[in-house]
Amino acid sequence: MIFEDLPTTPTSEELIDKAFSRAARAGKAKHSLEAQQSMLQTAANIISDNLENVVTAWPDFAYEDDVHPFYYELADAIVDVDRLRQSLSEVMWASRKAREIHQEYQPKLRKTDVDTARKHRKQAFARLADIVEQVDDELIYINESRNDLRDLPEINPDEPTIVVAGYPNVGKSSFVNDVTNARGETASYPFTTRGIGLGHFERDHIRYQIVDTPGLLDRPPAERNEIETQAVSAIEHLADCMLVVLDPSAECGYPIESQLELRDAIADRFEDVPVLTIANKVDRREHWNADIEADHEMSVETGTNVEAVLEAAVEAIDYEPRLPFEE
Ligand SMILES: Nc1nc2c(ncn2[C@@H]2O[C@H](COP(=O)(O)OP(=O)(O)O)[C@@H](O)[C@H]2O)c(=O)[nH]1
Ligand SMILES: [Mg+2]
Repeated sequence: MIFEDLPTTPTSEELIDKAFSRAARAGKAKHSLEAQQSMLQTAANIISDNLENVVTAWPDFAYEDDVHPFYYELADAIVDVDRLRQSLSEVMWASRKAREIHQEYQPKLRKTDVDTARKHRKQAFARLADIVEQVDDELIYINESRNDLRDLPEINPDEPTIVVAGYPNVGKSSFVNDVTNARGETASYPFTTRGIGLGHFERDHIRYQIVDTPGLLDRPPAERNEIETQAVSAIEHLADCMLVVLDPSAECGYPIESQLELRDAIADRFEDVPVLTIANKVDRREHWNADIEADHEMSVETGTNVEAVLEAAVEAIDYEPRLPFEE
């Protein structure tokens, strides 16, 4: 996952302490003018390198090749991506500024007496510290963003993906577990307050992803908060097929009319994606309270038709792997 390995960002105070204490050490081993020069070089390098590393550790949000629209929108649901990008560019500015200060003062520490050189070096240090303090808020915001984004689920937006939607207790998790456990892989990851269920399976040597999104696609759009609404937008960039699971027995606790309304809202929202309506709990058919028109009926409980549903999803995706020479 692209935000997984971001290092912690130093605070301005940590960075200034580090730069000046290393500089003091570098100065100790040398005499007179050389000591002043070496102190300036050490402090300026540590500051400009560390600030630059803060920025280059992040993917470039301006390029879709670096940040897929799915991750862009998901990140934007959690942090303010515009503010983050602005903060990164200000830190880059500070890094360049530190190099400029180095270049500006370097000549002043040559061919002069030690006292004058020390005075200039101190002036340079004050300006370096000032530059770092100017990006204090930005460094803090970058570090907070890093902490908020590092635990996003390990979803590969380039893999063909089935998204499972439907009211709570209709059997979504049971379905995802059933079709992925048999193939040995399933996991859930922290996302806002709930977990995204994620599993994989393979067909004809192609790896498919299947995603269960509790808290997002399990209730009417009007009940979603702002973060959830944006997370749903992110899922538009991810889903290659949408399975809306219904429980016509209504044992899930939601009347079938509400479930069908949610199905229609999802079909509207995901108009570019095949949306299949799946009636689950067919083993409880005697309790079904309406003649539901679904694309498929299944029972995860008894295993009835589960493979056929998966097959229909794979067919709806109609995935053609892109070959290198077609790039
Ligand atoms: N009778 C019956 N119960 C099912 C079936 N599929 C799932 N359930 C049960 O429905 C409940 C909710 O299932 P779950 O997968 O947690 O639903 P989710 O909230 O949509 O993820 C659980 O008690 C399941 O055992 C089914 O096909 N038939
Ligand atoms: Mg569930």
